[in-house]
Amino acid sequence: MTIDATLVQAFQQEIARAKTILIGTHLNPDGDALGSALGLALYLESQGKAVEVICHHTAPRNLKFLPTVDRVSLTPSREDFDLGIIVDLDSFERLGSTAPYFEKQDRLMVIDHHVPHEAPGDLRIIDTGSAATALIITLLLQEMGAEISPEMATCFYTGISTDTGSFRFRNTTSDALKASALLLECGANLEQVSEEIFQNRQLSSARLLGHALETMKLDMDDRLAWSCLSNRDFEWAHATDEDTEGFVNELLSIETVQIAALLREAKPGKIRCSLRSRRGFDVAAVAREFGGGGHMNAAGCNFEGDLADAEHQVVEGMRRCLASS
Ligand SMILES: [Mn+2]
Repeated sequence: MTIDATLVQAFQQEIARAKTILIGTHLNPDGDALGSALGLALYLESQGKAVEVICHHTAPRNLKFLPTVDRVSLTPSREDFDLGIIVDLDSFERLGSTAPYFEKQDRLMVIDHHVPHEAPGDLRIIDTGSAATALIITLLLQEMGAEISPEMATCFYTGISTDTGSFRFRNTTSDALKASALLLECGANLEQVSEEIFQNRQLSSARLLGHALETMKLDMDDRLAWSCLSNRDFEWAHATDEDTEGFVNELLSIETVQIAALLREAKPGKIRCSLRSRRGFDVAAVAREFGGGGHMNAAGCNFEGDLADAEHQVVEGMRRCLASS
């Protein structure tokens, strides 16, 4: 895959016009969100631009190793920028408290790979077939003949390897692998990314995972699996919501399971639900029923109130999803 030549040109024109650039991404930022934002910021700075990166949340523990991650702030240092760029973002809403800062910029660019895509922009570089936003940016820079520094390479490699589940998910295209090879050649620190992201579980998280597996529920001939973690469970394990990263994939890793969900109440009355599915089952549709969204095989939504109520609704949604596919 290559990026459309007119898009590359449009990107270069937007950048050439701007001296000051504000970059943003979605709340609860993941490896692709932060990797894309930080890597792009580093590139733009190498071109002499003044760049700021803002996000509703700070980096989760396992992404604190990302080069220049400390620069991410909640608010920009000034009001007006020549250009706003939002990355890995499907809707303005997911900017959280940082949305107003992008609404007021004269020019807005969006680079993303989610379906469906609703974020507005004067320039929209959207490829819903791409494995990661970081992959789109890597191809863009490659097409431009830009020099990718080791720090930038580590950022983009993190985005691609996390969004592909370490090159295991179905979105792992040959492009994703080729671009990753290029990023390694540019000096991406594969060993650091692997250790920080995939071998970094805290003890509290391991305890809570044990509990989630032990209390897992199954239905529809073991093709549905889900687990609920109450606020009391979090207190018992001394865990936070961040500690549940990857749990839902453990449920989906079971031989028979086609659709999996993890519901958790890290804060009393605030329930977050992650959904995962195998080929052919669209959990983004389930998440959308409850005001959430995501990708076909990885999506999420939130509930307020009672955990058992939320569980009931999600399980009904999963049953409908399994029956209709
Ligand atoms: Mn992404």
